[in-house]
Amino acid sequence: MNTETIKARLKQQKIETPSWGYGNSGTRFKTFPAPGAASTVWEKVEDAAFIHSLTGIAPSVALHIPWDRVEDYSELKKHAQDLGIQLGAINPNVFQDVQYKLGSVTNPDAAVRAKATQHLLDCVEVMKQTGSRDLSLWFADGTNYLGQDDLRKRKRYLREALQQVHDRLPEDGRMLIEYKLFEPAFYHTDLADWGLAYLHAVSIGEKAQVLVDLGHHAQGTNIEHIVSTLLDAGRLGGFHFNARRYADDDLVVGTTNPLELFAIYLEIVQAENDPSEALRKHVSEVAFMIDQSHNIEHKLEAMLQSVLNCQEAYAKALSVDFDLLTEAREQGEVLKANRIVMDAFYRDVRPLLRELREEQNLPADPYAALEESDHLKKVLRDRQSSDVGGGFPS
Ligand code: AOS
Ligand code: ZN
Ligand code: ZN
Ligand code: ZN
Repeated sequence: MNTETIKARLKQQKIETPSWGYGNSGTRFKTFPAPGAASTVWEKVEDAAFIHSLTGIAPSVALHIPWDRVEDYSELKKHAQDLGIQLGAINPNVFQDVQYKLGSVTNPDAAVRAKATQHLLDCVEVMKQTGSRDLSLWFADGTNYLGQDDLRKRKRYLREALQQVHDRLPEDGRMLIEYKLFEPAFYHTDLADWGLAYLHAVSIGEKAQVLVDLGHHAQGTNIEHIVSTLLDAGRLGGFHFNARRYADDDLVVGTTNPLELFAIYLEIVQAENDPSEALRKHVSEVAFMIDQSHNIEHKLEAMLQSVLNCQEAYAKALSVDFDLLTEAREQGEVLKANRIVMDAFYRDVRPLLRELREEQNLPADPYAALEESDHLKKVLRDRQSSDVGGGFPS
């Protein structure tokens, strides 16, 4: 691909930032309030719009219900639009209430299952008001001990709830089913891996897709392989980007394992370049979202770096010499193929990205722009930052 084509593709890139990444969050030990951190959803939307103004590729913000609950979502939608962004995926919360100790939609008690399902359906109504396309579903459901509950029963309860939600989705709405190996449950998790999420998605219907969170796998899992498989099956709904070393660490994406992020974008680029129109359409609908918990970082800096790390990974993946790569693959030149890909990984794309930003009237150095911005001065001056909610494993 020549530079102009790469730049054109980079201008199309989109990363959704999460409202909860702008507020104070912590570990189970302590939440350290950060100066200037957003505490209301209105402020979180302002911060998201600011990150978009610095990068040009973060045009939407994901919401979490009830953390971001407001009286009138059309007012919030207008607030976002006035600031130049959209409201993105709606993330229901069926893990915070005391009744969910034994599960939400898989709880042995029918009344608890009904309550959880009703919350999901309420979130579908929220989607209609916010104009969101996606409902992102993560369940903390699971058990801690062998014998604790009937696994097949729970699978059927889960299916029932997902089906009900699916059938209520708006015309072009989607539900993204997120899986996670463990935590908070440590014996079994009802949606432990992509296979389970996929199994439910294909049985439920077209609008059900799989969500891949980078922190939700066993150590050593080849995530890019999962991505390529789901893409080929037409069921890759989206990503929750973050970085980890140990478990679901939710650190800034691209910091602990930049090669993994690059490898994922390489799968994306190859799907975008594929002759199959169906595949190209499918990959164009994938939602690239960040899901992080910023505990000691400056919230705006963390989000900016996350978005820019995704941009760099995509730029590198776009710069692979695919003609040479195809040739090497066909000739069985295994190490040459590896070197072609690694050449792109090591390429310094920062000058290209600076050029791209200048062309789009964006700040050439977004970090300096953040530091010197009126927005930063304003939030440091005006925000009390007393909210220390949201300290949960995400
Ligand atoms: C939990 O581990 C998941 O990553 C969730 O996606 C998420 O962080 C939470 O639902 C935030 O809304
Ligand atoms: Zn997630
Ligand atoms: Zn995570
Ligand atoms: Zn998570």
